Amino acid sequence: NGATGNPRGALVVLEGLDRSGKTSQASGLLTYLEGQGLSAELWRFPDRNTCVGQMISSYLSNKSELDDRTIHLLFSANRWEKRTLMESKLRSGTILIVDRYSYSGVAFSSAKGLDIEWCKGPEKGLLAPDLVAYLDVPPEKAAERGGYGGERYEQLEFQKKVAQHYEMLHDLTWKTVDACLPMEEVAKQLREIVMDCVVNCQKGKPLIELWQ
Ligand code: FDM
Repeated sequence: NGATGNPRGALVVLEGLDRSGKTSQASGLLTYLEGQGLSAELWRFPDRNTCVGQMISSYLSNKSELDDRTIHLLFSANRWEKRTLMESKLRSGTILIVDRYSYSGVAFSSAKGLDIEWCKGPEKGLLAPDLVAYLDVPPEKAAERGGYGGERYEQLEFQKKVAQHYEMLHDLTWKTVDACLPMEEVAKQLREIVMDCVVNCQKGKPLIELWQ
């Protein structure tokens, strides 16, 4: 519990391939949680507003080239620079819905061929999510959804590899939702698993760190 004595907020992460629906579902969730009278915020990684985030953004839009390990460490640094704020928000009772986190970091970099344990290294000590909701969509189907936006990783063959690497990251906090279901059904399932998680955190589930 925080200094205010509030029950702590839940750290909820949404993961999935590009075009899996994460961003729309995240904003739907925020509206729902606020409607329940809960304090909640929507975050996303990469956070392109910081200096590190701008380097990442320029890399993703193919305006700059970086070595695979270098960009991996920048993505990680972009989470580290938010860690203190993240912890204080959670301890003061705010629920954080986070669109992509360390799981994207490891899945995308290891899909390029980097060693998975090496990829996890810099994530150790960041806050562990209370729930990772994985929006599961076959890569082919995601590619059909209005096409990709043209950023560096938005290519079918690469997304197939990312999907395989995500599978290696399943842990106890991981819940898979079938993202091929109608949007409203996905939203309903998400609300249920998220509310379960929110209640557990209110009851005192401890905040722990990655990657134990
Ligand atoms: N991505 C995202 C990574 O490769 N590593 C990371 O740590 C994170 C958070 O960046 F292709 C990739 C995943 C995706 C791109 O796209 C960010 P969006 O559209 O901003 O989610």
